[in-house]
Amino acid sequence: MGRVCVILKHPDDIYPLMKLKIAARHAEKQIPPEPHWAFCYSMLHKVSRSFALVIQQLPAELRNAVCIFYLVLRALDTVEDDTSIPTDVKVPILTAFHHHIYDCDWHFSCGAKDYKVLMDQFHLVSTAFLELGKSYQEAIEDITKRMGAGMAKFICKEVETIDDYDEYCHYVAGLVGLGLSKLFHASGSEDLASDYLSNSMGLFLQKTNIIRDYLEDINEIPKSCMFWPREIWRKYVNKLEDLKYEENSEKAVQCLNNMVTNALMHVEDCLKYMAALRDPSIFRFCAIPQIMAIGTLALCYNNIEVFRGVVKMRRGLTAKVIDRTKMMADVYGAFFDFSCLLKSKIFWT
Ligand code: D61
Ligand code: MG
Repeated sequence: MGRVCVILKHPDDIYPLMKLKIAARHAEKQIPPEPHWAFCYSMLHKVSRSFALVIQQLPAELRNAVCIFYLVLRALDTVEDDTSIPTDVKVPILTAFHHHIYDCDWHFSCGAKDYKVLMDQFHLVSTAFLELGKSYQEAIEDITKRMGAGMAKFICKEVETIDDYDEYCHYVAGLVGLGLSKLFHASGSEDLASDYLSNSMGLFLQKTNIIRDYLEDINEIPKSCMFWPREIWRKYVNKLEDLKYEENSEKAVQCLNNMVTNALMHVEDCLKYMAALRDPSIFRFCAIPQIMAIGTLALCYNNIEVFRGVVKMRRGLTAKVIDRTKMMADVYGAFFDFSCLLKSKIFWT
C-alpha cells in the first residue's frame, strides 16, 4: 500500500505526523557547538532511528550521559555484530571495551556505513565521555564491562534454552535497563529502581526486536547468530529456517505465538517500573519504546507476514504514541488497547 493510501485510510494520523516531523527537524538543529558533542548528537540521530527523539527531550545533563551511554553500547554492539572479525580478535576487544572508553587514542575500525564512522571517530565519544560526571562515568563503565563479557560468552554459542535466551537478552538489553536506572538516580530525579524490574524493561524491548527481525536475521549473509531459543522452536520444526517455508506456515505461526507469549510475561514488571517514575521527561523516555513494543507484538501475533517481510507499526501510529504519551494513565490505556487487539487475534479452539 502506498504512502498516500495509508494516509487516506487514517486521516487522523496527519496531525501527529506533522508534529513529529517538526519535532525531529527541531532536534536535528539543536546540535551543540563543541565538535565532539556535535559529532555525538549527529551520530545519535543517524544510528538510532527510534531512540534519538526520546533521548533529545531529557534534561540537558542526563541527556548527555544517556547519549554517550547509547553510543558506547552501539559501538560495542557493532563489534559484536561484525561477522568478519575473527573470534580471537573480537573477544579481547569486547572484554576490554570498558577500558577503551577512557582512552582518547583508541579506535578499532569495523562495521559499515554510519556504524563505521562511529567506530573510526570513536575518540570523539571518549572525549565527551570524559566530560561526564564521575557517577555517570562509573555507571557506563560498569555496564559496558558486563555487556562486553556477556557478548563474548555468547559468541558462537547457540541460544538453546529459554534460560539462555533470557541470559543473552539480559546482557544486550537488560543491562541497558540497569544502567539507565543508575543514570536516572545519579541525575537526582528518581529513586533507584530494582535490578529485576530494570532488567525486564530491556528484555521486553529486546525480545520484541528478536521476534520482529526473524526474517532479516535468518536471511543475513554471511549467516549471523539466531536468537530464537531452540527449546521453543523445536516443538514446531526441525530447523529454525524451516519456519520461513510456505509449507510450514501453520507451525510457523504457532511458534511465533509462543514467542510473543513469552515476551508478554515481562509486561507486568514493565508497568510496575514505569508507575514508579516521577520525572515527566524520564517517564516519556521510558514509556514510548514500551508502548511501541506491545504495539509491535500485537501486530506480529498470529501474523505470517513476520516470516515473509517486515512487520512494522504504521508511522502515523508511532507519531500518535509519541504525541499522546504523557502519564501513566496513557500507558495503561495503550497497553489495554493493544492487549484487546492481540486478544481479538487469538483463535479459540
Ligand atoms: C527505558 C528506556 C529505554 C530502554 C530501557 C529502559 C531498557 C533497555 C533498553 C532501552 C535497551 C533496549 C535495546 C533494544 C534494541 N536492541 C538493540 O539495539 C540490540 O543491540 C543491543 C546492544 C546495544 C544496546 C544499545 C542501546 C540501545 C538502546 C538504548 C541504549 C543502548 C542506551 C540508552 C537508551 C536506549 C540489537 O541491535 C540491532 C538492531 O536492533 O537492529 C542487536 O544487535 O541485537
Ligand atoms: Mg548485537
